[in-house]
Amino acid sequence: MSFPKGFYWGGATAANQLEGAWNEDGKGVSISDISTGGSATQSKRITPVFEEGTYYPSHVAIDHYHRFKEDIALFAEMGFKIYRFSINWTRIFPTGFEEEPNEKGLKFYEELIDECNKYGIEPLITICHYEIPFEMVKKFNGFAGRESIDCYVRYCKAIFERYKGKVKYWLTFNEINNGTNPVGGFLALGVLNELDKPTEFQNPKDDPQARFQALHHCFVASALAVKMAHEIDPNYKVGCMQIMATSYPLTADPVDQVLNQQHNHRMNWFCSDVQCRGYYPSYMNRYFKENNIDTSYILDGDAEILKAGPVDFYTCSYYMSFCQTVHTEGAGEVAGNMMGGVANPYLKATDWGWQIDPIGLRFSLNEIYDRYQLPIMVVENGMGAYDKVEEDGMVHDDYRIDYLRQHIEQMGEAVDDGVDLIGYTTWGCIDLVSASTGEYAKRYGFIYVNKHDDGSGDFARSRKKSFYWYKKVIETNGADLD
Ligand code: BGP
Repeated sequence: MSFPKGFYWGGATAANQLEGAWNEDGKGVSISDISTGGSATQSKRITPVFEEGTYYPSHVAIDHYHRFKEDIALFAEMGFKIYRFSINWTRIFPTGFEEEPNEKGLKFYEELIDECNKYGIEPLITICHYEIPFEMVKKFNGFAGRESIDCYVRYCKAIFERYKGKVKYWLTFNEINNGTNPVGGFLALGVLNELDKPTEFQNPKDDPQARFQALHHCFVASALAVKMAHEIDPNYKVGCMQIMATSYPLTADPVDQVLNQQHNHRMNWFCSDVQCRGYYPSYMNRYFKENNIDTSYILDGDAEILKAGPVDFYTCSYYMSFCQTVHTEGAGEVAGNMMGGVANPYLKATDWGWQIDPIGLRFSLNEIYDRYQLPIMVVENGMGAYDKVEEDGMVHDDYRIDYLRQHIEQMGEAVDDGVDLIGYTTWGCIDLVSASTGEYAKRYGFIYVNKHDDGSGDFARSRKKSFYWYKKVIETNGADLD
């Protein structure tokens, strides 16, 4: 097993989950800023009006905004070749509607990018990672409104022009296909449907019409961004970002094969088919018809826009897999990453019930590459766990090392299978706030952050056992995984 020379090893984060400083230097309110804390058993809530005394984790997160130099230095110590982070849209355009960008926001990310480049770490920037300006939700239900396209393109123009020559890799929308799920509609697309009262994050009022309409506007916005990026800097490479929620038929019953195929079409292929190929896949016509989705939001000229802006590479998050079956009696249910399915009896799960399936990663990478023949990066993968600082002051996270080792082994297999895999950024390389549960207790990092859900902690950073392990993995280009 050998990873290609120049393979991009690194880590990934998102602004709303680590920066804090939610209202500093002219920043506006994003959709994540109105989400309360929660836990594995208690859903977080979306509150259109801020509640006095309620806890909003994104407001402080891990205070990266004030500590980014220390954090990048730690990433450099591990030998990162790439660092995936997101630009919080509301630092650049606080409401989404301004004509001119906020200079202080642009400056912050410029310093962050310069800091990465100083250590030879390639920045990989997610343009929109669950950080749509809340004002856009209020005005037109997020991306359900066609006006969102102009807001997004204006934002892209500002950052593409400003960071020209300093950045190569961009991702247009984080986990765009999360918008095909009711729970994902808010974070991925800014579709909220109810502004007059708080919404339970795990149980939102759903409007499939609004979600698929919003997805279309994201496709158009993404295609326009790709085209514009290439015009501004021919060296820019722009990718899509999908949740790869690998799914198997639970039984050999042909009915389960078709059920699983339909699930995969909608969940795993629809968005990437549009973004990689530049046109809608025909299987969605039946889905739209059977689900009463009126596609008159697809306007004349949109097909040409999509055709002119296919992405340069494919990226995905990968955490777990599910099964599909019509034989539900006796079959357990599992959830994970804002969706659910039928449990796979061959797999174990994390403390949050996400089923661990390293081989599924090899399988899916092959499927993706067969389909698109584009370079691929796995830009999120990792194990959320309860970490304990031992008496020696260190977290001995062998469970995390095991999880990552097995996934890296399977990526190596995929490379040997012929997949053009060019990078791997583990999720939450430094402990941060969980997106689905809004808690600190679910930790992913190589770097421990002393901050807790009861509000205690001084944000001090320390190296976990996995920190030293990943450093060696990078040093040996994935050859030494012990
Ligand atoms: C993905 C998101 C991330 C991240 C990760 C882990 O869905 O892109 O933002 O948080 O999953 O999920 P969680 O934080 O819910 O454990």
